[in-house]
Amino acid sequence: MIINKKLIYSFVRTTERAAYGASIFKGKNDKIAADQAAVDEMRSELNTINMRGKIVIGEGELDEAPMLYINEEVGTKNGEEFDIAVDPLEGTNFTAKNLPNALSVLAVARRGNLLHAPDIYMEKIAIGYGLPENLIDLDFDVKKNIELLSKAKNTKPEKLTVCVLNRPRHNSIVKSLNSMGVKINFITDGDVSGVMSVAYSKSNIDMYIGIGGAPEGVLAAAALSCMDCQMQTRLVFQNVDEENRSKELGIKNLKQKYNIDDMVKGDVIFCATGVTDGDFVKGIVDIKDSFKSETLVLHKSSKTNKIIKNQTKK
Ligand code: VTB
Repeated sequence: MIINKKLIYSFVRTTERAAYGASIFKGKNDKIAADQAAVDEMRSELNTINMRGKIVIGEGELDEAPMLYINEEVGTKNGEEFDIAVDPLEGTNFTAKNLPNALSVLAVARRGNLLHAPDIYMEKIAIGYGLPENLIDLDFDVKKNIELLSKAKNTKPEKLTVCVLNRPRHNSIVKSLNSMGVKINFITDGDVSGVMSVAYSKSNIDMYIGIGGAPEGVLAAAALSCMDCQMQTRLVFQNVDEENRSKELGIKNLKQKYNIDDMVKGDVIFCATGVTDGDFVKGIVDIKDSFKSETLVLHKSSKTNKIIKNQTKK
């Protein structure tokens, strides 16, 4: 069952408003306030949409997050049932410091079609479109994945560029890439756009690899599922509490490797509005009583893949 294309604009408005909320705090060195503003705007806009929506990836669990918590029901409660994954402000640091690539992000699928990922870490590997199916695998070492990709692309490892989140936990990945002469594009944060960069030839990123947030992993998978790219993930548990929380969310096999279709089933809408200027979309521009926005919108079944530019009253 597909999601009605008409709903696209309602969801675009949602990330537009959230991005606007966050943009008020650009460069104000207050990531909590920026996040809260994005959450408030996103929540009130979601509640105007005719649907029975359920947040499956959100700001946390009920006791720790008053709004857009996991299992919160959103929408007018008239209409179809959807699972919604949100990251009202992906890149709180970017916003607080007025750096590029802060986004407001959302993905929508029919009820039961999104992986209910806990807020823990996740291993991720992703490559672009037009490559042999199941080419790469988290169980292969970095060297093998790079060799497979360079062979499939008919090039040499030293011609490839891999995007990596700059964290000490990635030292051994970086060492392997260095030893093969692979170019590395380090990012300081924001692995939703990091993963998505494999889909855009102008980004010149051949592979994304590393450990980041699981919620961000599912959001990126939603985007890549609309662009025929490949991604594989696996949850990373740091303690028993994280294992238990995952089991409560319905995850049975804690060691499972997820391909895109295991994380995002069926039709999906993905929207990402720029808060600050970024790789795919420009940030919010404030003009007196209105604001300009750019939103990347993807809809799998209608093959929509476009940037919507809007000017909206505040
Ligand atoms: C990850 C990444 C996000 O924050 O969650 C990261 O997926 C936090 O990583 O895109 P650390 O715990 O190592 O700081 C982001 O970069 C931004 O939310």
